[in-house]
Amino acid sequence: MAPVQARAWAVLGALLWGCGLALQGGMLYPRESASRERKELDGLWSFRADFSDNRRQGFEQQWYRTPLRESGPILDMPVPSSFNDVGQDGQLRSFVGWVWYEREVTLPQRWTQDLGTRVVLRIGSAHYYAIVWVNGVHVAEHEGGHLPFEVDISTLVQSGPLSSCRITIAVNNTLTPYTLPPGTILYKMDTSKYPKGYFVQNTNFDFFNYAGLHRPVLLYTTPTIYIDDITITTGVDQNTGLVNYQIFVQGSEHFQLQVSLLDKEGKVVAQGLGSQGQLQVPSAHLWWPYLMHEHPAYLYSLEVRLTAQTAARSVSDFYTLPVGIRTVAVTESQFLINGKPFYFHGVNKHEDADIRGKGFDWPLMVKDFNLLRWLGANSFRTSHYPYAEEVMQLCDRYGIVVIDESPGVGIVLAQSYSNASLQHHLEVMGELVRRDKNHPAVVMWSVANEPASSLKPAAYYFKTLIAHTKALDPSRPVTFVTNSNYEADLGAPYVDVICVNSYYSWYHDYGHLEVIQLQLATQFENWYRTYQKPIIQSEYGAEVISGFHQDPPLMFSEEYQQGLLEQYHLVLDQKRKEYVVGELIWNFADFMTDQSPMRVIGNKKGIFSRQRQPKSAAFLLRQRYWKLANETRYHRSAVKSQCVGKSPFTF
Ligand code: GCB
Repeated sequence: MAPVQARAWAVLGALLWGCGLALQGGMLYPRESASRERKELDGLWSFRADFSDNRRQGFEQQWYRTPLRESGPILDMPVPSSFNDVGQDGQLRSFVGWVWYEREVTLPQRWTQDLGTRVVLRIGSAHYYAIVWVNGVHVAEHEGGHLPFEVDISTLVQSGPLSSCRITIAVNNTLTPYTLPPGTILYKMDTSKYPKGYFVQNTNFDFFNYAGLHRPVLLYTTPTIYIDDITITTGVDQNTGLVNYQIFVQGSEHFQLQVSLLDKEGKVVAQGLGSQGQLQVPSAHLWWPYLMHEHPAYLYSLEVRLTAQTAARSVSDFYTLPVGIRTVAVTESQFLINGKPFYFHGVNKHEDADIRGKGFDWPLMVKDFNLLRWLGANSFRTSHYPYAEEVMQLCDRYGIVVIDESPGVGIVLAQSYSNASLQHHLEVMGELVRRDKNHPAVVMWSVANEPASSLKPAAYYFKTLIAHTKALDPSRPVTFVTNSNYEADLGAPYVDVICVNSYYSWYHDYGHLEVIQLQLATQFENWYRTYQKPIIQSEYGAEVISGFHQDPPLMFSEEYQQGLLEQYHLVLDQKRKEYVVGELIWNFADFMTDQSPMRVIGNKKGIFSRQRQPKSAAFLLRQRYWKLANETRYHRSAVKSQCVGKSPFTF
């Protein structure tokens, strides 16, 4: 498949969805239990990029049929990682087309011989289009680089004498007007300037299109009758916590389900029977955001026990899900968590780091959360795509509130508003909600970032997309993030919260910090007058090259970034008394982008460098966030008891 042919897959996917072939099955995070095992496949995989002119050699020569080393030279490639930055080959860094990964796995005997065991291959994310073979047999395809997919491979691994299997995954990073995010392939036809067949990939988003197997790949088992999905919604009545559950089972229609809710000490606080019901927890500990309460992020455990009797034997399956009891609501001017006004003081992030690109990395993740807590940030937006499940789990545990964004970034071409694109976007929202619906940290869905929302088709597109997302999950508000004009924005009527990005004194009025207050106040007043909805300043910031100093401030110096932030904060401090409910700095850390005269080895708007070292603005923001936390907390000791590291404040 040549790069552009990825489009055909997108359209096919859309047609299937249109024919009613909506999402099948659940996507519970694979957890070990008395009935379930896991085998992680992270480490070194064999790898080859298909540099042939049409990028189809791998398919023509059927590289999946035999071990990859037999069909040509291979590289060692770490998984999870982007493939782009680990090598010394500039061509691989900017490669567009199919790359091939392969790994042999030895399986425990029980997995291959016990027909009551179901063996599932799960891929956390493969950017962008993936085709999977096991022992040369095609088993799965998936479109979309930021969400997991899985396939039951039991029959393949249980059909022969082999105790090992060979997993081959071909991944294509080509973006088209119909993918999310969209992109285009531009063939350069002038042979006096470019070699024959020369093409480049263009995108309308501001981060590098890293590719590969970005998140953990693993095998896990369940019994053949198993808990396939769980949906939790929670409520509060006086001081009683309400946990509504719905459980989906596969493999049989005859089974019993028992659910128990356990508190942190392991004490059972409520129990239920059957596929759905409501658990009531007297004097419930609510899930509160970080810095809003003395004991934030309280998680219960929902233990689900399935039992079924087949002709041959009795089957049990166990799954435990962390549950946070909390409510979310939006008024004309407030964002409420557990009925209290919540002010987002946080960041926008990227999954991005040296060498590994967008590859998931435990030390990096823990460092980022330590920095967030040091900063006094209570929230972030998953700009501009869903992040790893492990990140979402840590948000639940630490009380970091999340605006969960789809990969709908860079939707600016008319073609990207086509029916095919919309259908795919609906499907992606389905996959995102299915994966993240049970995270208490997730308080709002963001369907897109800065689409060309004044184009005529945007009205129908966003109306449909937002209605669909609300139907998928009526328990959370929905937004999209705009940078357009309040009068021209055709999507704004459908969102619950206005999220607006602006870069005063950066992308215009360069160097003129003195105009920020007027322009920002006008921005807020116009949006609020038109829509009467709470507003989040979802991006603002300035580029800084760490260590550049200029006083009086000049652009790209640490002083300019600080000065710009201070001007924004003056207005935010007025408007947060009225209807502004949050401020998210752009960006948490510097990150890689495409090469351009606009970017100096990536986007430098981080308050931390790409290596996570603070710029001066990080200290400024830290002071502000702790001050905001002190003002908005509901228990006096909250800030003190949670302070990570030395805080500059007294309490
Ligand atoms: C934006 C985009 C973000 C960019 C940022 C910038 O509005 O949403 O993806 O990186 O501006 O720095 O230009």
